[in-house]
Amino acid sequence: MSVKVFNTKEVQDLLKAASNIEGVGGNPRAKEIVHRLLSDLFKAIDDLNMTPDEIWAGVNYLNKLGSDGESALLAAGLGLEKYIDIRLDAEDAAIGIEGGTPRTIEGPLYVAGAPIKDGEARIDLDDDAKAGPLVIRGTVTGPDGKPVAGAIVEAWHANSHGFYSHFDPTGEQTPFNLRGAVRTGADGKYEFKTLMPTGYGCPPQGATQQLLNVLNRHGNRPAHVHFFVSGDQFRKLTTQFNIEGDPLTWDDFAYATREGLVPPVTQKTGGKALGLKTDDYQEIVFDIRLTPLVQGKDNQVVHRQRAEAQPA
Ligand code: MBD
Ligand code: FE
Repeated sequence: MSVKVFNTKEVQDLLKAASNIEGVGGNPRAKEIVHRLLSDLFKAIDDLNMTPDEIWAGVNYLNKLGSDGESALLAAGLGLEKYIDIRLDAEDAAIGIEGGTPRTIEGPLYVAGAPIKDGEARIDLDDDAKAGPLVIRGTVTGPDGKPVAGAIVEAWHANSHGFYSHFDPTGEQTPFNLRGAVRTGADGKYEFKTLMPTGYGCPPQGATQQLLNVLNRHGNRPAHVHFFVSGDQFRKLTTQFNIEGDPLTWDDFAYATREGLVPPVTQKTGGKALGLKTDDYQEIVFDIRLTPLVQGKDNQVVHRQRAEAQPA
C-alpha cells in the first residue's frame, strides 16, 4: 500500500513545528536548513514509500556512523565533499578566477600542528620497510607565475599500509610521521623528503564500508599526497596529487582525482648522497600556482573540525 501524506496540512504543520521555523529565537539559518532537510526527507519517505524498518535502519546507521567516528569519511565517500568542490569551482568561474592549481578535497585525515621548516623537510620519521624514498618538490607561484616567498606548504600522506599517523589503527606511527610544513624562501621552492605512500582503504568493519558494500562500491583511494598551500596575498589552496600509475587513479571512492593532479613520477639515483635510505629513489615535481584574494579576502577558507597534535 502506498499512501501520500506529505502535502497534508498535518504534515506541513509538523515540519514547521519540528523546525520551529515560525517561532521566535534560535538560529534562523539553522531553522531554515532543518526545515528544508526534514521536508526533503519526509517527501522521500512518501515518494519511495519507505517502510518503518527502512527508516529505523537508517536512524540506527547514524548511531554506528557516529560511534565509528566516520561522518566525514562517509561525506567523502558519498561525494558530498566533491560536491563542495564543484560548487567552489563554479563560484570561481563565475567571478573569473582561473589558472590556479586545481583544488580537490581535504579528506578527514589532516592533523594541525606540524612544525614548519624553512625550504625543505624530512617527514618520514618512522621506518617503513615496504616504502621506498620519495622526494616531492616544486615551486609555489602566484597567478603571474612569479615565485611566492613565505608561502606555507603543508603535506600529509599515508604509509605503505595506507595508514595515516594519528589515525593509524595499529597505533604504530609517531605524531606527525609523514606530515610536514615548509615555508618557501625567495625562490618559492619547497621540498619534502619522504616515503612512497600506498592507497587508503576504509576500515572494513566501519559504517562507511558497510554502506558502500550495500551499494556494491569499493572504499579505496589511489595513493596520494595532500596539500594545504597558503601565502599572504593569495587564497589558501586545498589539493592533492595522485601517484602516477596507481590502478585506482580514476576509480577513487572519494572522487578526488582531477586532470592536472597526476604529476609524473621520475626514477632517480643519488639518494644516498641526499641521506635517503636507498640510492634509488623516486621524485615528483609538483609546482603550485595560487590564486588571488577576492576583494582582499580569502573566500575559500574552510572551517571544519580538525584533529590537532603536538610533535613528540
Ligand atoms: C583519505 O586518505 C582521504 O584522503 C579521504 C578523502 C578519505 C579517506 C581517506
Ligand atoms: Fe588521504
